[in-house]
Amino acid sequence: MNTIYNHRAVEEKWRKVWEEKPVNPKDESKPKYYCLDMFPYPSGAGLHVGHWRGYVISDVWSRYQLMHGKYVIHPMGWDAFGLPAENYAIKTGQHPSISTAANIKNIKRQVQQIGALYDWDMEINTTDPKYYKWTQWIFIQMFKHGLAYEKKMPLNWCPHCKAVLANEEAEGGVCERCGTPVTKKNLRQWMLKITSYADRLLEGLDDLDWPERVKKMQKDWIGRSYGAEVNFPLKNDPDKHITVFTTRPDTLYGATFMVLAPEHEMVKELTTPEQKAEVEAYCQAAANKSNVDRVQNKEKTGVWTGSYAIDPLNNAEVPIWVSDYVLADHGTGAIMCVPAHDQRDWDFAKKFGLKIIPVISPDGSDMSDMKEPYVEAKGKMINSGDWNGMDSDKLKSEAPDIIQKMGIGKRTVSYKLRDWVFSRQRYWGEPIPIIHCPHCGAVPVPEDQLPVVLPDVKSYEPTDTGESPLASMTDWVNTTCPVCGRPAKRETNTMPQWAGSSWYFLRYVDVHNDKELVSREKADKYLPVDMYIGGVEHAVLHLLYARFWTKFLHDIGVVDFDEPFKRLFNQGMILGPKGIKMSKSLGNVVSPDDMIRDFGCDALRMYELFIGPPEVDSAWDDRGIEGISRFLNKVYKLVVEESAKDVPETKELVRLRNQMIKTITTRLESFSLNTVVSGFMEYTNTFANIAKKGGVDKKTLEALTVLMAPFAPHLAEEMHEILGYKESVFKEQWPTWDEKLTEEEDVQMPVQINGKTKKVISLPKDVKKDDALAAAKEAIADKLTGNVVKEIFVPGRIINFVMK
Ligand code: ANZ
Ligand code: ZN
Repeated sequence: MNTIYNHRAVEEKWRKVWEEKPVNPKDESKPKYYCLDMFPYPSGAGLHVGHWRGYVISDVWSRYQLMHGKYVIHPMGWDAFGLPAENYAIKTGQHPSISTAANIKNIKRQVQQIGALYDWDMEINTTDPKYYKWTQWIFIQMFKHGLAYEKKMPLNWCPHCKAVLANEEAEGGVCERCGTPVTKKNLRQWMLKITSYADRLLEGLDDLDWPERVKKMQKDWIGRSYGAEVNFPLKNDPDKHITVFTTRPDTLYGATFMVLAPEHEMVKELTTPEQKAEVEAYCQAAANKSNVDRVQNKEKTGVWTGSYAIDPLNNAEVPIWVSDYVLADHGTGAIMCVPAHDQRDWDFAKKFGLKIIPVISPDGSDMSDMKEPYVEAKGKMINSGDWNGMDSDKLKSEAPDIIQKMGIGKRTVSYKLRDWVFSRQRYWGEPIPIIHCPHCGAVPVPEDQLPVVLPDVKSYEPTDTGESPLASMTDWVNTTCPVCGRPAKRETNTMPQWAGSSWYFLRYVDVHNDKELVSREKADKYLPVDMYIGGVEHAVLHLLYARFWTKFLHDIGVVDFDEPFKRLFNQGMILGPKGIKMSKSLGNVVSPDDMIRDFGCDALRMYELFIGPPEVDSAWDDRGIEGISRFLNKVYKLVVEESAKDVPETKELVRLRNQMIKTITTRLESFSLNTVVSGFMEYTNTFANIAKKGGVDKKTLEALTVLMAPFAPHLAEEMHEILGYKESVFKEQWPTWDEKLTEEEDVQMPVQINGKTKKVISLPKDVKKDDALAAAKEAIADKLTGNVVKEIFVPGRIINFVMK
């Protein structure tokens, strides 16, 4: 038999076999395992080898589950609405529906080359009206439950994408897509009340088997902080007050001024005529600033309003300032400033010559010569009236209640999380299924009229006004009110890209259902997702939205669980050959198509795993895949040659086989996939050496073949056939090992008489004393002629007979 592995012929052969006889047919008698990939955007550039990485990892994991007797749900689909698809369409001058369909076709071809277990009968596409009907349906349920509402407000606006962005998409003040600094635009928007799920989104994290860093990112994003709202009466009008939010009410005696956000509604009335011009100019400038400048402003800026408030504890006068370092949409948009214990307040006080009063001292000293703020703020209270001498930590937790009892404020919780800005002024998205009636207000489209199909437009380019391109389609916009029948207008905003991906994992298990988004029976049987694999870039946005929608769908009885993804794995990126991120403009993109042509799918799969620990970024190296290709040839040659020999197993081979099963399985269980591949290499080399001396038995070759099946499925099928099997290797159960048989069993033991070694014998490692002595006596029987007065046995070391 030829010992040269022909990857092209072998891979083609098994693809055909699998197509005719799927290795993972739907089987309700088996326990299910749902292993999900984050589905791709069908971008025009196609997949590069970096995208492959996650899909290979998830396929290995799926096949591993399959070989544990599970029915594996492993679907794939297309997240095809949204800005990237639309921008690509505009750039290439095609209608997004045409370019999207073409891109899907190409990416599907590429995805199929992975040789993965995907069940294409479950395929979904978020732009398919049969799919987005249910996206719209969920929106309507949220509307009916008061979770979708309209609001006019200043919003993050990307002047380049010409679209409103969610806070999550404008982190750090720049557009997540294109990096353009974000400005503010005052627009009417649809909002989703994710904030009413803040506590559950936070607490649900505890039970998830997710990477800690992702949990922390979500926790920080939700940003729950306990504190107090404190009311500061106005000096000139004590009936009125400004409410500040603080997490440090214990520092109240140290509040020497207050600052309002430029957008705060009281700025106007607090500004004295003398200060009017300056304050107005300042607020104007702040409005035009991008968020980056506001968040990163190194040099503090601000103006005094001319007014004072009164510290409710000690009646001190505190000047009221305006500065853009206070954000309008956090807390109450107003803060009390304690420059002695807060860096930003310190900088501001130093710049404008404001009073600084320390109120916490680490050792009780008076702190009057402080050179910098004491931001750790732990110790004894000073300069704080009745509170002097108290422990600051104790006071910090009691102060909210004290303030509440005194009637000057109340205990509060605050969150960084904002409601989700859910409308986009773009064409390529799900139409929001709402009709605006002058008499009835916003009315949902009746559910039996869903989907509201995205109409075909000629000009789908975004406008500068913040109106959706759909607004110009008067035939479509003008309709009648479903409640009163009078003329009404359709909502022209569309949903953000995140909508379709917030629930797709539920749909896969019941794709053809046109009555419900998923039947309760199927949901109970196949959901939730057991393992979710994808990039860490989705740590906050997608994963938070999907958890929110799942909790809502749980609350209205669609599903009976409220966390969608039990376990999460984030793969690292594959970087270009020099360790630089792959990008078209740098010309360092490695295409899987070329690699498959030259080395085959299995070699690419194995190399993608071998390249480095799966959770860290790793740089591509062409020599790496060549090495893997040689290794696969070596395995193939070993199996071809040794299976023809038919040699019996030896103790050594039994031990090596058991060790190999143990090593590979434990590494795979801990997701150390790169060391699984190196493990295969080491054992293959060992077996090749044994083959030279004698041969390798069939059972060992079989174990190697079965273990390699999830990694190199085509090659494994071929070797399995060479070993004489008619059925697919994926019918095999994952092999188990016998711990005892993995141990190096024999030890070399010197047998001595009066401390002098007479012979070295080989004994089992865990031999019992009596057996060892008996064996030793037999070995040196001719020398044991005298009177033995003592028998010494040191396990694993020595046997000594003391003779007279
Ligand atoms: C007095 C104080 C003293 C504060 C001290 C801190 C340290 P998080 O956890 O972010 O909620 N703050 C409140 N609202 C703000 C806003 N809209 N823009 C900017 N800063 C705001 O932190 C809350 C703290 O951030 C609050 O507690 C407030 O300053 C400030 F030694 O009040 B603190
Ligand atoms: Zn009406």
